[in-house]
Order: sequence, then structure tokens, then C-alpha cells
Amino acid sequence: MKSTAALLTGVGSDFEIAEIDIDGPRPGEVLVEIAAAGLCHTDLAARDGVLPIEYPGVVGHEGAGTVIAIGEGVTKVGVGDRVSLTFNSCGHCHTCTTGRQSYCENFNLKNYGGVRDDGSKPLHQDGRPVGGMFFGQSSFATVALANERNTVKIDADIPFEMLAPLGCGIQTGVGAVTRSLKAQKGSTIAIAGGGSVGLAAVMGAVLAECATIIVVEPNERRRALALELGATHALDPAAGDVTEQIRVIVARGVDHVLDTTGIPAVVTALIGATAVRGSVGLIGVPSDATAAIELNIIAVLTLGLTVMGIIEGDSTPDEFIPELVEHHLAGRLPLEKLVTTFPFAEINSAVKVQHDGGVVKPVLMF
Ligand code: CXF
Repeated sequence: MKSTAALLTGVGSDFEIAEIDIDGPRPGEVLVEIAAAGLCHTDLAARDGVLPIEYPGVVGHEGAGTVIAIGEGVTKVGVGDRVSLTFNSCGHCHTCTTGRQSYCENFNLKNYGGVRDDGSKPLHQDGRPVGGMFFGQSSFATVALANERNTVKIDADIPFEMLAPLGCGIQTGVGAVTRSLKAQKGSTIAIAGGGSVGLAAVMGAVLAECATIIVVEPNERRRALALELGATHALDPAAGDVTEQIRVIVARGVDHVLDTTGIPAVVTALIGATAVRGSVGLIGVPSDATAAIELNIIAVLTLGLTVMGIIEGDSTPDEFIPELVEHHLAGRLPLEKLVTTFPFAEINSAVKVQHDGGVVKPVLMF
């Protein structure tokens, strides 16, 4: 069938809205009419060649919409169901079968491989293949093909524009604090970056009842938003050494630090502000795939630090996304403070406004 998609035509290109053909669902697949799709930096990392995709190609990995067809054997969802599309996983490797599917051993193939499970490509333009299946969905399109595994049925009456970003950015931020770092009531945390993942992490820290929630963010409006969401302190990195600024607030250092920036100097500054036996969570994707930090081995071992890479907030989406929906509907996860909607056709302006810091989480509406 026909789908109108935002095509990336080459490394660094703008999105081009064009009509493509999309195959119907095969066994285990689900065809979804997209109602809303969040824009995330990972889509732009694919645009910029940091994540390997095939051009022309369709990205988008925070889709939400309505199921319009299902393939053989699909039982989790049916036609007419409202769904959130999330990251993909194989379901049969060691990490998937032990409940840690965000670290699927086949993560790259299943999320950036560009092929469905049988190795074929479901998107075409004028008879030629188009890169797709990005995070098992490629949801910057009016119709997306997903897998039953990365489709989560949502019964609750939540607007699609609030549902969409739960598929990646919000579950990543909230989950990093509550599920990965396992922050406890009364603990202290510093979060670098006040974008959608960092601010979702603030919401996670509020849910976890952390006593001190410090956000480090250069943009003044985002610092104000962090405070409105429940951060206890918002630091401007330009105001001085970040490690010292955090230690002025919590002299012994904070129990948890979380980096959403991927900037090595920021990670190093956060590590310097971590308390004895503290944990360091890394979520930010660097713009340079070779980015590295130096760790002083004696310091790490004598302080008893845990350094943890985090993917998708250690989420099991079938459970965690409905939980987040409940939090939102009960007023505990004010996503409306992060989301700004744009018509799908204005995807390039959404990218620009987000890049300039004008909005936190653009959501494209179809
Ligand atoms: C991604 C970040 C890069 C590694 C895989 C998961 N999360 C969301 O976009």
C-alpha cells in the first residue's frame, strides 16, 4: 500500500516528504497507521551517519497510532488497537530471554539493520528498495510496519502526542533513574542535559522521591523547566567548574550521576562529583563514535564507583510503557510540559527549532 514518508536521501540531508510503497504484514508483523511520532536525537544520528542506515531511508522510532492489519500468528494486538511503537529486539538471545531486552544481542540488526526478520525490505519507491525498519518501525511515515514484539497495546485514553515519546526518550530518562540506577527515596542525583531525556530523568527522580535533584544545562529556559518539574537545583555549566558546583550543594558528592549529553568533558565532571559507592549512568550518544573518557583506576576502585551504560532505561516496554501512561494520566508525569506538536509536513522546521533549543520534544502529528 501507499505511505507518505519523510525520506533521508543522504548523510546530513533534510527530510523530503514523498510517497513510497509499503508491504503488508508478514507473520509476526503489525501494520500501523501513525498518528504521532516523536523526534529524537537518535533519528538525527542516523541522518548524520553516526548510526548506519541505508539512504534513501526512513527513520522515526517513537511512533504511536492504530493497528490497521496484522500478520499471521500475531496475538498481542488486533486491528483497531491503539499502540505505542518502541525499540526492537530479537526475543531469543540470552539477554532477551533473561528479561533485559534493551541489551538484545541482536540490537543493531533489529534496530538499524534495515531489514525485517526474514531479511527482506518492506519499503520501496518506484520499485527500488528504501531503507526502513529503523527501530523495527520507521515511523516518520503515515503507515509503518512494526513487529509484534515492539508494539505495545495501550487501552488508556492518552492523546497520541503524549503516547509517542514514551516509546524511547521518556522511558529512557525515567527508566534510567528508576530501573537502571535504582535511585531510592532520599538519595541525591545530578543529571547533565536538560533535553527530553534529561528532563524525563528529572521526572523519574521525582517519582523515586530523590531528595536532591541537580540538573546541569546551559539553556536558561530548560533550567527553569527542570526546576518546574521538581529539580531542586539547576546549574549553568558556564558559571564555573561543574564538579565544584555540585560539591557546593552536596559536599560528599551525589549518590548517582546521569549523563545525557555524550560529551566526554561533561561525563568526567560528573564522575568527579560522584559520592563514594556512587553510580554513574551513561545514556548520551556522542556525536563522534570514537568519543572516550579516561578513568583513573585507583580512584574508581577506592571510591567503589559503578559505571553503567544504559539503553532504553532497562525497560521491558510491555510493562513499563503502560505504567508510564498511568503516571501521566494521574498527573505524575507531566509530559505536556515537554511536548510541542508540529504537522508532519513541517518536520524540517521541527528539527531546526529543537536544535536551536526552542522546544524540548517535538512530536510530529499526522
Ligand atoms: C538509543 C540510543 C543509542 C543506542 C541505542 C538506543 N536510544 C534511543 O534513541
